Amino acid sequence: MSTAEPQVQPAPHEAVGLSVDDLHKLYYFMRLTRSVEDCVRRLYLQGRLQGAVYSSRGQEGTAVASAYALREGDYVAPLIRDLGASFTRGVEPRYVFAQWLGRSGGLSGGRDGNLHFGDLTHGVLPPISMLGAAIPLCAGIGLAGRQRGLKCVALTYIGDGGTNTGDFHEGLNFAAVLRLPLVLIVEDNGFAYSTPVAQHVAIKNFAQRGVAYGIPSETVDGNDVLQVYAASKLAVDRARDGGGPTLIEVKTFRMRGHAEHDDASYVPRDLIEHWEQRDPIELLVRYTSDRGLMDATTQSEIDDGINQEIETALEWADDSPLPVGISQGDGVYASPM
Ligand SMILES: Cc1ncc(C[n+]2csc(CCOP(=O)(O)OP(=O)(O)O)c2C)c(N)n1
Repeated sequence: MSTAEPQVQPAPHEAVGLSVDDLHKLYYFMRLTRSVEDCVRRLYLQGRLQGAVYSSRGQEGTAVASAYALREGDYVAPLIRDLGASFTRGVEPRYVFAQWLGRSGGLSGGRDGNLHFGDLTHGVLPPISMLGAAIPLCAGIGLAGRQRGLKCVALTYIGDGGTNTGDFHEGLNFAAVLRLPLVLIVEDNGFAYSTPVAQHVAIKNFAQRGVAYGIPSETVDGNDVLQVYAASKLAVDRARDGGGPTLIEVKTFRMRGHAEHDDASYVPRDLIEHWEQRDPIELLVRYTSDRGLMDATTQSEIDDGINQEIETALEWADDSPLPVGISQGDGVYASPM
């Protein structure tokens, strides 16, 4: 008779190396992102913001779980749907509010539009408006890191529409040939502005675009943070170990218009209803509550903390003065040596 103990299968989050504390953090960063964006939308409707307001509603899981796989010394270059990556890497909401309000306390000192903010102290690069341009940039960061003997990884994002740019193809090929430590997350969220995916590419899965350049590529459910984290961690570790770039395609959905001025009336109602059932925050709540890993009290403590954090952050940003005109050239050119 065998005396071997029965094998206990790890829970899915344990199998991908996440603790219960990690799950709470993933929930916190997704919820924080959604609450901040809701607040920014209200400010926009009140006419308090300049410029367009883009939302990552429904896609918070892709940015948060992928950035969660990075470590200090790594770099992330978010796009308009990736605010969660900035928070996950340590950017504080007060600077983001100040940025949106055009105040001197914003990360660009009130000298740029609401989107172009980054914080290199946390390895967060400002989004570049020209879609695809962050890919060669991140490939270059990987190359510079290697030349300096650093084991840093650069992770960036591109929407489905953005995979049709020259920079996407040139940057990815360059990274593939030089085996640079780049992780590229392709966010297939159904639409590029008002154009459905099937009307701008002849492929079903964007992972094929990575295969074409000879790099490991896979497609995961972008609204399942466990899947996004697992794929990202594998890719980040491989990049750090000299295994070259990876393309991760995440299937997700843009739950608002391209920006708040767009009512998305061209998006079929049944598609929205389908994805409403697959909300990334709700999926994580279901996963944790079904297993007794986050009870209602813990969840409301996190939620209350976020509400308080947002209130304080907004007050701080509101108290921050507008920039003075004379500062407009600051940061445009490097200071003379
Ligand atoms: C090179 C380039 N072409 C066009 C634009 C204008 N533009 C901004 S966002 C956008 C749609 C992008 O769609 P997608 O890449 O699918 O990302 P999503 O907005 O769905 O996240 C376009 C065409 C741009 N910023 N850069």
